[in-house]
Amino acid sequence: MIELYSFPTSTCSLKVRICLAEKGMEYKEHRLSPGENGHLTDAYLRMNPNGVVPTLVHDGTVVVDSSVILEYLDEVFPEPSFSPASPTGRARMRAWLRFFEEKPTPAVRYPTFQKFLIHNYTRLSPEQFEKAAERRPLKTDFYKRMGQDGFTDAEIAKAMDDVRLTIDRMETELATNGPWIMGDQYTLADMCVAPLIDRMDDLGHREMWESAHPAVTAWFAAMRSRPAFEAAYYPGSRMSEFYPEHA
Ligand SMILES: N[C@@H](CCC(=O)N[C@@H](CS)C(=O)NCC(=O)O)C(=O)O
Repeated sequence: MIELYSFPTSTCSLKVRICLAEKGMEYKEHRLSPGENGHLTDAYLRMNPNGVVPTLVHDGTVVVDSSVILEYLDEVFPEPSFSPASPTGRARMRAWLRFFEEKPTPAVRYPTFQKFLIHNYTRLSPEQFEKAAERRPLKTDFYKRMGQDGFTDAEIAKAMDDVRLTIDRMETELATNGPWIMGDQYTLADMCVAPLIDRMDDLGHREMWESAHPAVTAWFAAMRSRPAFEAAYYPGSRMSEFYPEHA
């Protein structure tokens, strides 16, 4: 029995939903909502002390952190496999996973909060906002920097630079060794970054790759045409659908 605690729109949850769908697995999804703080209750924090989604529960065993969950699923349910067979191949794939966690994953949060999620907090009093930031085990600093007025232009520009760096690196790799990030094999690395590119698309930034990154453009079209991708993106999975009033 697999259970997944997620937000419909969360990029980290989406990469796990893509993986589960690619493996054709049945699971029970507990859909939490970012504005309602179901990920910060005592019961949830006992499972995931980081107070973030996703959390996977497999036969009572809790697994946290989306890339860890991807590798866990691929080890425990190896058919079909989405990791290279050789240790060197796996090392290269993991290096991509770490890069995606270090640069674009945090970067994409800046324009996302600026356009959509900040509205969950602007109506709070300053004291309520302070409390909302303080109760987040890993995200207090991020929320405080955003404040109730949003990020500075410089912070947004830096985040966009990090996304651009990612798209440039992907273009070089895909143009020389595509069609997937690991060459002929579709892997966890593709699943990891696809929701981030989809988010940038949802935020209206598709020109970042469509203007001068043909290999990324072709890769993203191939990604989106996979039935598992569509299954993972059930209605309401994009910010523009979840918060149409801010789209
Ligand atoms: N490293 C974690 C990061 C998870 C994460 O930051 N999740 C976001 C949604 S994409 C979250 O739960 N945010 C909670 C909040 O902002 O309070 C992972 O990959 O699972």
